[in-house]
Amino acid sequence: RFIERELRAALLMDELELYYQPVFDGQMRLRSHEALVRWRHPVRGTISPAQFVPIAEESDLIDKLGDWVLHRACADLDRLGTPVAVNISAAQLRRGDFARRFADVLAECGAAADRLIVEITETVPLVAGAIEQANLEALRASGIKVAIDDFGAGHASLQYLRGFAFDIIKIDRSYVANLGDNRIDAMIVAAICDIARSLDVEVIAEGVETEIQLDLLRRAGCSAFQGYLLGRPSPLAARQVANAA
Ligand code: G
Ligand code: G
Ligand code: MN
Ligand code: NA
Repeated sequence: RFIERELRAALLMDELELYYQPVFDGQMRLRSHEALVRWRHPVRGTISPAQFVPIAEESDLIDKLGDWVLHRACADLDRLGTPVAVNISAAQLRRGDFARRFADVLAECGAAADRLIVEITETVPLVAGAIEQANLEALRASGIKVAIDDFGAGHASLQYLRGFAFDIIKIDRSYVANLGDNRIDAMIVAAICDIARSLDVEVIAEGVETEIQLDLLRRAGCSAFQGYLLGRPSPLAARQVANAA
C-alpha cells in the first residue's frame, strides 16, 4: 500500500518525531514522561499515530517503528531527566524475539532498564499467550516496568489482570472525562483503584483536564496523573525551553 511504503521511507528519512507528555505523582512531582510518536509528513502535515500505527501493525513495520521509538526515547533519557514510557503494540509482543531485541537496544544506548516503562496498547487484541507472557516476564525481570494502557477500554481488560504480571494500570481517559458528572464513572474508577491496591500495582489516571477530575481521582486512590491540565505532549526541545524559563 502507498501509505505503508511512505511510512517505511519516513522511518529512514527522519520524518518521525517523539513528543513527550509529563506524568506527575501524588505530590505533583514530575515522575516520568510518555513518548508519543508523530509523523511530520512533508505534504500532509503532522499525522497522528492513531492513523498510521494500525497500518504498521499489519506487517513488520510495527517492529521497525517500535525500534525507532525505543532508540529515540533512550537517546532522550538524559535530557528528559525522568524515566520514559514507550507505547508497545500488542502486535509487537507476539514476536518471539521482542524482549531480546528490546534489551539489545537498551544495551546499545547504555540505557538502564529501570528508567523504562512499557505501555501495552491494545489496538489489536492482546492475547495472554505463552510468547506474550514470556516477553513481559523477561522485560520485568530486567527491571523494566510494564503498564496496561487504556485500562477499561479494550475487549478483555479484566482478563489481563489474570493473564499477565504487570506494575501499572493506566485508567482509560474515557472514565476520567465525565468524573464529577457521572456517578457510575466515579464508582468504576474507585473500583479499579481498589483492585490495584489489592494487586499492589500503581494506578495512573490519563486524560486529566480539570482540577475537579484531579481531586476526585486523588480521593479515589490514583497514584499518578497525566493530562492536558498538567501538561500537553510536546517535543523535547520545547520542554527544555520551558524548563529553563
Ligand atoms: O498521541 P496521540 O493521542 O495521537 O496517540 C494516539 C494513539 O497512538 C494512542 O493510543 C497512543 O497510545 C498511540 N501511540 C502513540 N505513540 C505510539 C508509539 O510509539 N507506538 C504505538 N504502538 N502506539 C503509539
Ligand atoms: O492511549 P494513550 O494513553 O497512549 O493515548 C495518549 C493520547 O492521549 C495522546 O495522543 C495524547 O495526545 C492524548 N492525551 C493526553 N492527555 C490528554 C487529555 O488530557 N485529554 C485528551 N482528550 N487527550 C489526551
Ligand atoms: Mn499510552
Ligand atoms: Na495507548
